Amino acid sequence: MMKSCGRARVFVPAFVSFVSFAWCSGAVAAPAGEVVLSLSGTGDLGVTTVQDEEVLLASGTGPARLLVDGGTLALHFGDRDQDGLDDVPGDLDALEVVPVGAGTPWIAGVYFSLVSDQAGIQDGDVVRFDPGGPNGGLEVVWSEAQIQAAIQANDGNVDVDAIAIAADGALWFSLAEDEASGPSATVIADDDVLRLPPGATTAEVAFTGAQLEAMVQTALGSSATIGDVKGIDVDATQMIFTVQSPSSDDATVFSTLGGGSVHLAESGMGFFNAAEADAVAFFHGVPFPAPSATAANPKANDAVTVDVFGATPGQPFVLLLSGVVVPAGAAPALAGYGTLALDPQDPMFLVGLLNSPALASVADGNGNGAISGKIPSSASPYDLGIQVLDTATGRVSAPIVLEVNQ
Ligand SMILES: [Ca+2]
Ligand SMILES: [Ca+2]
Ligand SMILES: [Ca+2]
Ligand SMILES: [Ca+2]
Repeated sequence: MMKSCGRARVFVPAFVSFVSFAWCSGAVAAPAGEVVLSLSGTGDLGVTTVQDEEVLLASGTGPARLLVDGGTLALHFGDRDQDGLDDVPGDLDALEVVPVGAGTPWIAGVYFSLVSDQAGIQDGDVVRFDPGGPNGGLEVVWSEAQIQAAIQANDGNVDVDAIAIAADGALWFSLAEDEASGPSATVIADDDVLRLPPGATTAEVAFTGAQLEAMVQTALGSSATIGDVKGIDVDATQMIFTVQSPSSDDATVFSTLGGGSVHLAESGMGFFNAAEADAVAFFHGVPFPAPSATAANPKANDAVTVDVFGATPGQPFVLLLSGVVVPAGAAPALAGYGTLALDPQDPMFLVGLLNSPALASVADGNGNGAISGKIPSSASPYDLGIQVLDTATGRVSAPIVLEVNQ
């Protein structure tokens, strides 16, 4: 596909200069090794602690880092319990990422499953983020009932804990628990990987747990047992997967290539704790920075810090602000996350961009930074949308929203 790019210039007061601000449309391939991961508990990365619902980017060329903050997930998961505040999903235990077109927010290509039922979403549902769409911005693409029927689970209840969507449209998946299936009560184990072809109503076994355990043993040169298979993805040549044990490698991404190999080792991901991955997917798109705020629901005059991860080392970044949030994205198409979720017509957007040196800073040598500020003294409730602009690449981050005075 042809790639087309443009450039604009943005005034950054802190540096009293114009910086280039580039946008592109068209497909840009991510390096083949990059994956997104979600953990089954917290992950201590030193500079930050990531939560079990959040999404990390791991490339094998340095520590893993936050890619999708809980604040971004809450914006797109929505106010499911209708208490007036957006809800953070309890825990994502399956992830798939498919490429999206220019001008579409990256998260519209993200499919997930929950670790437990939450606000009308079942733990066996395969759900896609659908920003701006009906049903509060979520679409159940494969329902738990469909998957239960596809494996004929005798107890009528399943929990999906790994998903992948193959190029032919087949859903590959694994279960969180062993299920007895059909009249002979055949056991479908939690480390088996199943495949539901497009249009089919019955799933077939793609890999047995025993086959995958043998591959992990080959990859590690050990006699390890794997327990559960917790994450999968497939491409034209391989399946990558994560497993429950051994704990030294329960965040390691294995591959079926070569009869069993290591795609990315946990030891290279920079965890300071015994992190375990419960979801994995190949990354598609262009990596973008991640903002993370110290408070999701601040009051007027509260001090708030926005931490930033994944910016260009040693280069300036700017916080973009808006009191109007557009989850489906506003024009134009932007590099990185793909869209502006803020309203460039909102007066706060221009005031913030033009008049506040406090909204610009420089990333450290690892691409991390932080900006602290005080919430303006306004008595009325409002949403404060935030995206980060990485000035060296013109890439924008995923959005987060602070629900002020709410
Ligand atoms: Ca998780
Ligand atoms: Ca699930
Ligand atoms: Ca269930
Ligand atoms: Ca499983």
